[in-house]
Amino acid sequence: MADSVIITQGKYLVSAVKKEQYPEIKRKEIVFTGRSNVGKSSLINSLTRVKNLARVSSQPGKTQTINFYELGAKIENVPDRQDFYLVDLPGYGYAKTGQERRKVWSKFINEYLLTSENLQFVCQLIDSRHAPMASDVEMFNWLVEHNIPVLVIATKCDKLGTNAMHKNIAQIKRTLGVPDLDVLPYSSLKGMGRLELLEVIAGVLIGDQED
Ligand SMILES: Nc1nc2c(ncn2[C@@H]2O[C@H](COP(=O)(O)OP(=O)(O)OP(=O)(O)O)[C@@H](O)[C@H]2O)c(=O)[nH]1
Ligand SMILES: [Mg+2]
Repeated sequence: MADSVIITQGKYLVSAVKKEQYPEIKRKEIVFTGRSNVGKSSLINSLTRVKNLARVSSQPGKTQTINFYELGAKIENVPDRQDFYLVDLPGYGYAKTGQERRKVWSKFINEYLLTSENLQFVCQLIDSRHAPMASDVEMFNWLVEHNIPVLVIATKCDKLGTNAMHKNIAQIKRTLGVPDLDVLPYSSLKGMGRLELLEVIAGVLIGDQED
């Protein structure tokens, strides 16, 4: 069976550290947040299937700006191509970042998350191998408090067997305080979760055309 969503293009558009640098052309935005090294940039590469589109590094703290990627999607039974942005954020909770930098971080990221009119939902990535850290819980609660829709994605699932994966995902839900939360298992390496995430994205892209 053919995929119901096909990414037709993926390219880097612009990086921002302040409002004036956000893209001029407004499109719907899907945003990625999570601790440094959790796999945000890798997930963007896996979704687009464009190798090295977002810079990946084994050293945490690689992404330091708000990076906008322009994507096109062909969605089954929808005549026009849908253009939208994926937005890669710098990771939080990186020890070496230092207090001063962390303050700057939270100021410009929070400003973006609170003022973007085109933000559809935030994908919060959590490493499937570990229980969420205090910074993950803090970020999740902050998003919920500010009424920003959030989809939790458990990353690097290829590193776990099925049983351990289910056990750890249950732990993620408990630690976040929402036992019946939908958590999407993902592996950028194996492409696991990719179609499911594309379908969620397609839903918000065509949402207002269907009523
Ligand atoms: N096995 C495995 N490794 C992964 C996966 N996703 C990312 N990684 C590895 O995890 C490391 C960090 O990946 P990045 O995508 O750079 O992480 P990031 O969240 O963008 O990190 P920052 O930009 O520092 O915030 C790299 O060494 C990746 O190869 C995955 O699905 N499976
Ligand atoms: Mg990154």
